[in-house]
Amino acid sequence: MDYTDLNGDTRVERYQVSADSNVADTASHHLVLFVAQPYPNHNGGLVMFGPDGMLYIGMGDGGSGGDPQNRAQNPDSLLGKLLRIDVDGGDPYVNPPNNPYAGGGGRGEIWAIGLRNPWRFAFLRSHCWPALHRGRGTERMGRSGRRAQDPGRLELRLADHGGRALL
Ligand SMILES: [Ca+2]
Repeated sequence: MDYTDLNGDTRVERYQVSADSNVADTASHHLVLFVAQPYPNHNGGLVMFGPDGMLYIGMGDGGSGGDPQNRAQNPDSLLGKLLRIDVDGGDPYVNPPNNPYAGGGGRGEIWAIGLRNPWRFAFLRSHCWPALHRGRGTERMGRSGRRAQDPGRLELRLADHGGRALL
């Protein structure tokens, strides 16, 4: 699960189910990823396993307005990104070797950059569709790169969703 803690920071944690498979065992909590948040808004939120077995984490640009530190375009920051990690290959995770920065140049968890607040996304066959919202609601889905006709394909690693310039 992904939640904002009492200090306003993002925690992705792993839980095991209790005897009731619909109820988590709270004592089993295990931190997977911690991300400090500079502002209270734009924390992303959805975590979901993709069809490739990797865990995808939507991470907002940190907040304020207009991404004032341009974090969504900074490959050394996890903010403003779609992250992709392998939670089966290590404890708490390892970075998949085919992530765009796995060999250097940025954080190895990053799968796509330039996202304002990917609080929802979905997998449709091999395509990953981040929800991009502007104003009061989600108005469109699945923009990848700077060409609106590009679907957010899973295989388009390091897709640049435009960061603050887009929204
Ligand atoms: Ca924030």
